[in-house]
Amino acid sequence: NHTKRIPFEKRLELIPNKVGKRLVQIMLQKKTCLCVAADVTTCSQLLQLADHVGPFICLLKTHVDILTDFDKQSLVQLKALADKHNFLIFEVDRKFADIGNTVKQQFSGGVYNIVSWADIINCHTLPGPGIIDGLKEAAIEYHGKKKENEIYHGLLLLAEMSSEGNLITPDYTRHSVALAEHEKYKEFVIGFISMGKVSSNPTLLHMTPGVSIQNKGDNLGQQYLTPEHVICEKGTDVIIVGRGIYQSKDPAKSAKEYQDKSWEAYLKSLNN
Ligand code: S5P
Repeated sequence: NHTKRIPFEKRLELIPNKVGKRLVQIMLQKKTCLCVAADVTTCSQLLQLADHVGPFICLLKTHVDILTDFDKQSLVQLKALADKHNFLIFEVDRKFADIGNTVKQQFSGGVYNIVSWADIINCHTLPGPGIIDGLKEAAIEYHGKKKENEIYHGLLLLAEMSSEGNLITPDYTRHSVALAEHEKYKEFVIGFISMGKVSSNPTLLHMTPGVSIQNKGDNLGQQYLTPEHVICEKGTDVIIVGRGIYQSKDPAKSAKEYQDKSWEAYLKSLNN
């Protein structure tokens, strides 16, 4: 993180992927670097939370497989809230992790049929480039478009994790960065889940979980840093906050607080 931060306005012009571009546009319009991890367990809780925190976020992240009453109709309602409040949805923090042929089927098949409604997905890089190829094939086939710059899905690579004792090494992270920066994937890979800035390519976005103003961790290995630390010291672009917001007494108020802190930190980091 030795290079100076490039303002989002400049990066916006360089980002080739439509989802990545749209996300940065929203961040600038709403002055927020906040993504809420809406890890609630029912669709009604999810919709209520999305409506409350919507004005303060650029992105809402969900784990659809922890919803006890998942149904596609609720996703339609969630999309309507995303339009109302102007945020994107990172619908499936599914962390694909298998060989290309399997993830292609997991992305486009099964009961979830993720490819038909998710804009942003993520995957581990452990299996090697085939995982990205498999997901990319599914995305291109779904849209029936062969022109790469028309892929309307954005993939994030997990280059680092927040949990204590995770097995990711600096070398693993470097290889993940090399995959993301590969010419072949530039229309599809929009960035990383990482603990901070891992690539100086301005078209790639960094999103960092394990962020809390109050807590230091949980009893299952999660570790937290503050918004200011991950943005100013670690150089990340988007903070991902779950329990710090949805478990607070007033999620809207907390979301506003994280939004303000994230944007202040971003502005401060421009002058670092
Ligand atoms: O390394 C990671 C990657 C992810 S995507 N560590 C994480 O915590 N996450 C996700 O971020 C996790 O699945 C959860 O949805 C969110 C953090 O939630 P919190 O309640 O600990 O803020």
